[in-house]
Amino acid sequence: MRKITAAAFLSLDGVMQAPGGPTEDPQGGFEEGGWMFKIWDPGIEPTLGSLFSGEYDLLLGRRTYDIFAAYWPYAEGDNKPMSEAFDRANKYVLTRGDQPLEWQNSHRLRGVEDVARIKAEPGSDIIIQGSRHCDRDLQAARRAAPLPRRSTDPGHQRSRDRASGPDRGGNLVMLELHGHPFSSFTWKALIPLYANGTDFTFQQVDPSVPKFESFTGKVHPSGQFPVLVDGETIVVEATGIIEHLAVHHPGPAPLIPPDPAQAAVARMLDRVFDNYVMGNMQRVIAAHFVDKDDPGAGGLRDEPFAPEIAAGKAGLRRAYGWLENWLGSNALPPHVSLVTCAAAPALFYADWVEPVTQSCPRLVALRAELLALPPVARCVEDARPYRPFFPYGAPNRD
Ligand SMILES: N[C@@H](CCC(=O)N[C@@H](CS)C(=O)NCC(=O)O)C(=O)O
Repeated sequence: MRKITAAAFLSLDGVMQAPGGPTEDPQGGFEEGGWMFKIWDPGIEPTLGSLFSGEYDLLLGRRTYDIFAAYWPYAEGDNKPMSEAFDRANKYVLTRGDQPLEWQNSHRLRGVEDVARIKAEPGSDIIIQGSRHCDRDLQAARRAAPLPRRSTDPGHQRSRDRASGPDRGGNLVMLELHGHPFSSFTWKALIPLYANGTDFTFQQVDPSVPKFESFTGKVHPSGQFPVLVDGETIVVEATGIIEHLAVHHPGPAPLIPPDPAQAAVARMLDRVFDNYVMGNMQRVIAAHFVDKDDPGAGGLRDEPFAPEIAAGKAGLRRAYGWLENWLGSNALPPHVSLVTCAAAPALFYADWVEPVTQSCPRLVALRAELLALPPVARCVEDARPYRPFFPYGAPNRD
């Protein structure tokens, strides 16, 4: 199995075109060709050196191939070693066209299936350089392709049979989150993924599949979601997923504060939001369902179970009071941390069940602040179409 590494010169405002010279790729009237050399930082040279050392093959889009083929075979001086390495490399060109590929060791690939095939073949690792369309097509195929895994779940067997593109033996797909866009604990796992721009595929649970026959039903200790699949590793519990992401897929958002004292605070608040805000909110919701342990199974009760509702609402008011008091003399860790991930969905839905009133002004402000965060706002929007499923209708706000 060969590893594919994608490399590109990309400006901070997202331009991946003609880094090397004014005539390289003026497509679309682009006038900034050669921008890279104007801002060249020698600090990048060791990275480039290690990327292009040793033996490798190249995977290129047609446009980048043409640009390379017009320059590299003729390069001299300092560029001669690179010219020789590029000549030697197999150059796989992802193209739908039939134009001749005259540079030595060039091979035409018709689509992502061909990429998966060459990836599975023995040979050198492969570098994609630039080639923004090629890179985009592979990323899209990677997002669309289900993850192959050792699973006895018939549902997963079916999705594996449908797999296409580089995932067939290519094993390009890494993270997969199973959940539902309307589920508060799924938001808790989505917020860190969105905040860090982590690449993942979303597998939406199908409410029509009996709980313990579904994938999440089989792999989670109580059949719930979210569940994160990271290669061969299955991670359950939203907090566990965030801890896993912090260790294995870190990004700019400080999911677990680096200061151990702050981390301890974050973990304490995570428990408070889960147990006493989410927990009591879920208790009220569960009181509306015939089977509180399997809300999808029996539908809504004719009469919601009033004592449970009263107990859940009282628990919420108590938790709001505790949090208001805590916020009076303490500061939250910076967003987006474990606390953000737990607090945002908890306060969003709890407020629908038992409104957070102006008697808790800090908590009202915190809810508004959380809902304004882009990863949280995205969850709110993703969930909007499902609001009619909220027992007896969602309030007309947020
Ligand atoms: N402790 C779990 C709670 C997960 C949970 O309550 N998930 C809900 C969705 S928000 C669920 O799976 N509900 C369906 C069911 O219980 O059958 C976690 O932190 O992940």
